[in-house]
Amino acid sequence: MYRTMLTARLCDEAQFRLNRQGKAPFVVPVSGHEGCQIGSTWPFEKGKDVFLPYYRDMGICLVAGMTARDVFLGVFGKRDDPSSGGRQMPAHWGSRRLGIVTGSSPIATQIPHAAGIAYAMKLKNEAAVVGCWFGDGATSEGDWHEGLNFSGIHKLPIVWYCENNKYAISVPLSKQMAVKDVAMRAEAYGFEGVVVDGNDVLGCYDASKRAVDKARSGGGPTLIEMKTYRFHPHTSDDDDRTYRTREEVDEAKRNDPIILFGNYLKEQGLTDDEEIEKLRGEVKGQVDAEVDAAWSAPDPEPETALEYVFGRSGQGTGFKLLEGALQTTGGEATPAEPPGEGAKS
Ligand SMILES: Cc1ncc(C[n+]2csc(CCOP(=O)(O)OP(=O)(O)O)c2C)c(N)n1
Ligand SMILES: [Mg+2]
Repeated sequence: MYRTMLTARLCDEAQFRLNRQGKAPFVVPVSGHEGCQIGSTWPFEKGKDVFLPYYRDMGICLVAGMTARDVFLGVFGKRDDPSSGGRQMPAHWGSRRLGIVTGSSPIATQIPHAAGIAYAMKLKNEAAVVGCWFGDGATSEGDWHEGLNFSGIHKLPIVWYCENNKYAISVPLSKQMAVKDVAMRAEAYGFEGVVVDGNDVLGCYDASKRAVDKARSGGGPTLIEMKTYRFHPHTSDDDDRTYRTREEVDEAKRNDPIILFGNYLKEQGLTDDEEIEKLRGEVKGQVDAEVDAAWSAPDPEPETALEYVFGRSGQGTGFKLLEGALQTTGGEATPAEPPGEGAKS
């Protein structure tokens, strides 16, 4: 767990550096969220369970099986980027192989998808569990309430995780909700809501393990609110000095989940400063090597740009995919605009 947290942190530092060097056009920082992401994902079964992360969830994807190489193939928009082959924005994670459902940019759109997937699991009697992660801002969206309500009615095998970092870009919690805890809302949907310290990786693991076991054994959903903080601006395009004081950020960094976990491991006599430094050097070397490898990896071929995206015109693979999409709805759906020259997807 400690190694994975460190990998996420060092990937974050590297991607920010690359952004400032002009090599990475857009990055989404994870620093500060490593404890809640890695602790909450740890109890899931890889190859069986389904993950619906949001853009800040590099740590979740690392636990689900992505590698530092995968992260940077995405950052550079390379051909072998597992999420979309360089078609999506970076940090829009997805992998059919790893059971990570691709996310889209509008906030909370993964919530109804997650509820629908969990409903399908239940109908098919599959013992799999769905995990769905989102920020505090997402909980103001209609989609969020609809998805959670549906999961409560049907007692779905799902765990909902709120990474509450007190801000939705510049909007503070006080302008987002009139209740103290997001977790309180679970009661309205008929299931348990739990608040945990999101900087305590083992506390997050513990709450998550209980919820995942409950979901797997037919006990229905749980909402886990993990209180945490993001150390960097919202994205590489944001300037957080316009809405957060430096004192507030520095204060939050005292509860850095990696330092807290390191201290715990030392107190337990499981490691010491020397070993931690050695590990940091080792992981840093690995991350740097993966950055180099991803940077040198092939770019997507320009002529493949329209593959795997819904069609623009009557020609090429894109149009075939659009036809396929209509077939899956029994041919009853009508595109808003008939595909033709000039129609945009
Ligand atoms: C429906 C919608 N509204 C607004 C946005 C712009 N937007 C992108 S990220 C974001 C903040 C979301 O905050 P939160 O859910 O708390 O997650 P955090 O970024 O803090 O981890 C907003 C408002 C969007 N992408 N989609
Ligand atoms: Mg937030």
